[in-house]
Amino acid sequence: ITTMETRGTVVFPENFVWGAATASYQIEGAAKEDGRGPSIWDTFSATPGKVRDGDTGEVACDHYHRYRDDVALMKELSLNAYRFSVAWPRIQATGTGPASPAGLGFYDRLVDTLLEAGITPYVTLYHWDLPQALEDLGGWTSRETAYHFAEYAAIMYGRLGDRVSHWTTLNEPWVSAFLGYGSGVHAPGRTSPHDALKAAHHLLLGHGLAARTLRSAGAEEIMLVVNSAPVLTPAQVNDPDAAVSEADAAAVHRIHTLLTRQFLDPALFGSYPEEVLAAAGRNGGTAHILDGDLEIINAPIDLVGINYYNPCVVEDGPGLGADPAWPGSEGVRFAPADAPVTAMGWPIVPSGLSRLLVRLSQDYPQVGLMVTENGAAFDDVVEDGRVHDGGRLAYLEGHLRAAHEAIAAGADLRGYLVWSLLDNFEWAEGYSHRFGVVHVDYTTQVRTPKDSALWYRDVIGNNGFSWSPNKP
Ligand code: PNW
Repeated sequence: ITTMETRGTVVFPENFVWGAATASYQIEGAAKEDGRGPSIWDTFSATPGKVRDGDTGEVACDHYHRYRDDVALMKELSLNAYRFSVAWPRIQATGTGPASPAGLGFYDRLVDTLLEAGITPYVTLYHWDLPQALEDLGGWTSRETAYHFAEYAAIMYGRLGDRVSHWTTLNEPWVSAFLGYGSGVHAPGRTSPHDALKAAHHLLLGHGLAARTLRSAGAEEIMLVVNSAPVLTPAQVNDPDAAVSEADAAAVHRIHTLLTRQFLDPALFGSYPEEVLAAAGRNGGTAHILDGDLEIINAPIDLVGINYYNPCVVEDGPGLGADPAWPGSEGVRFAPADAPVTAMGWPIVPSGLSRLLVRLSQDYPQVGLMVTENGAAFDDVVEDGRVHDGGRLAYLEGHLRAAHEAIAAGADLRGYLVWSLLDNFEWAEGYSHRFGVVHVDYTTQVRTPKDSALWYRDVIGNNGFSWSPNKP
């Protein structure tokens, strides 16, 4: 995008996949129905002080009972694809043992309803709702959890594999490990750098074991989804070509390694970056990494899913200790970005998405990429049956232009899924922040497509859009 351009048209490649994403605990509700066991998020949200306003996912968007209406809504919005996750404790209440017919039945009906509507299901096996019974045995700090996860993956493929081609093992293992076991901001709320590093390794092991299982059962496409971001200095946020000192470059490299390479290097190259092993060495050791693990983790996959919201901004921070969510980040200062922010306080930097996609396509040429989440929280209100969410519309437009630019620059980007279809339970933030392109009234459960959803429907219909600065 040159600074001279004031309007333009972008058209995406043929067969580009357009859709929306959700996650089980964030929308389903029905937390105690049909034999579903408790997950770490039930426990965590029931613990005072952990989730804003004491919110829980007990009812959420009641999607468990309203999935038919929700699929009809997806069809109205012309979605090609819908990414959802399976609640493991609906399938195995304690994380092991025989599968629950009722739990399987729900996802079976959901998949059939999607297919009848002409919408391709993208199934994520783990979007953070670990059965509490497994957490009681150590959760992801226990190696056994990885093996249980692969058994659960086999169960799901056995039931849905005849109709579902697109499989994702894990959503954002960085968040599971480092917010769940490092900073403790997410469930299970543990705070130990050694546990977090162990959890990260066992999540990767679970990914590799499940990928092997899915592949040998016949899965067509296997994906790992990571939360990634370009790591920038403060000056680079608004000037990509800004000069970077040697010390700042080291901080940038360190955080890029901890955020992205820590997961994608083992999964795609079969090796950990040196810096990750060194960080583990300073935090309780590497005894949990056994001979042969990396070969399992390196199981062939087809796609990497990228969840992008904002860049990571860092600079040299001499003498600083590690951030609790970032074991190995000694000497790095996390800095604010000079950019407008969403209701989450997250900076809006669309160019970050093109930078990221181009870089990842270069660094990991053996896989295709998909934007599996991108979106923004704003304080939306319904007025006369409409939601005028111009801020979100502008966010999506900017990021889709950036995605298009990345494709033009050679990134192998196959599709884009907006986060999220519905307003939902935003983890530690509860219901205070709305990410949906569809508004949800949590009292009546009424759904209202926002202006961004109507715009997105047209984008899908045209496989692109025209933009100009004063367009709503
Ligand atoms: C992702 N962070 O979560 C998740 O995949 C979604 O379930 C979530 O609703 C969405 O992004 C919006 O937050 C993240 O603090 C949560 O770095 C927190 C962070 C990153 C991703």
